[in-house]
Amino acid sequence: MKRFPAYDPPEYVDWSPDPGLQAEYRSRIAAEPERNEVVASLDRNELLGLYRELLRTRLLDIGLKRWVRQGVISKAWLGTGEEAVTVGSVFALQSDRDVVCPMIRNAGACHMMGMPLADVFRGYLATADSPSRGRDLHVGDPSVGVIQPVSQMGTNAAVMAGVALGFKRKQEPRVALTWLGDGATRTGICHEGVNLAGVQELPVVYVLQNNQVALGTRLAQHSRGRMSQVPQMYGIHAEECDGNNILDVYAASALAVRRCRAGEGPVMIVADTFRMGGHATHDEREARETFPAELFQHWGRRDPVGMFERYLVEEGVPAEELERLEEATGMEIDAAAEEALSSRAHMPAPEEARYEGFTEGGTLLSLDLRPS
Ligand SMILES: Cc1ncc(C[n+]2csc(CCOP(=O)(O)OP(=O)(O)O)c2C)c(N)n1
Ligand SMILES: [Mg+2]
Repeated sequence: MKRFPAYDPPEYVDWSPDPGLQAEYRSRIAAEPERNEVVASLDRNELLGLYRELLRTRLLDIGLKRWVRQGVISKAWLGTGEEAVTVGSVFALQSDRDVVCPMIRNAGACHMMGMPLADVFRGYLATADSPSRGRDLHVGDPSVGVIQPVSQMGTNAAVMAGVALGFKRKQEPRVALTWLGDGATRTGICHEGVNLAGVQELPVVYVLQNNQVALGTRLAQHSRGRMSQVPQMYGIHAEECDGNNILDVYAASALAVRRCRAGEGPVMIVADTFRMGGHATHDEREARETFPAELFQHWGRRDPVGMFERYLVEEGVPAEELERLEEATGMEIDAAAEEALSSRAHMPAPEEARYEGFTEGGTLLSLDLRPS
């Protein structure tokens, strides 16, 4: 894809495929017969669909970063380098019946589930027509199966256990999926949520998105154990995957979703990846001081978008076709950003900060999570 020297991490600017890494990319799938079968069943349209969602997710970040530079917003939380973890797992869901709770680095999930891209941009602008009507920059829309997370890390583990408990009690073949940061797994509420899901055998997929950092704290500073050991203590089914290989993430997720739908209880997928920027755009320089340059180089060579693009070309997809897709996706993102900017004419009135949406006379209303 086109690279953006002003916005991309430096490791991506002159990116070119490495034949050895591309061979590893393929052999990773080939080594596991079940995953191999899942990937082999993807048709050309589905492969291009995966690519398109990767592009959307990367270009959404570029659009937000552009806004930061232009002074439209003060900062943005990006998922650069981690896109395959989001896109690969959501692609395994049925977007008309399953439910996700995307953390801020999983913004790509919102559009994949059916939210307009402009709404993701509007969330940052806090306009009256933004998903939370200006109350929070975390976005969601229960009517398309996207639960808006709260800021407190780890709470989504418990919330999604609750959603999955609802599915199980109603005997609906639906799956709840959410992402847990390596840092989030260290919280008490995350432990309670995953433990409950385990003992109650709930249909929930936890994708442990191990980007090896929590804000400015390196993995080794917040955990003595390895992330791959986390699922063991809950006695739940676990899968490990290469978080920068979208086919591996997709296959692991498809198998996890299949288990959940068959009533075999929760799955935790441990996806190793790396945050190619700062916690948000404000501390990118600090992040470069937190980790050695070699680590950025190591993961930079494994750009999830570049590697999948090269895979598709090796599979015989003409490069021009991918370029056309990229051009159309870029236009779509630019149009969404423009549309969101025009919403700035409608900012919420201060009194709308009162949250009456979920309560009636002090009683909590149940959320209609798009009945199947
Ligand atoms: C309970 C709680 N403690 C602290 C914070 C502040 N905080 C926001 S994000 C973050 C780090 C999250 O790390 P991780 O879960 O690994 O996710 P990542 O940002 O790496 O995607 C922290 C400490 C918070 N939001 N909630
Ligand atoms: Mg992390």
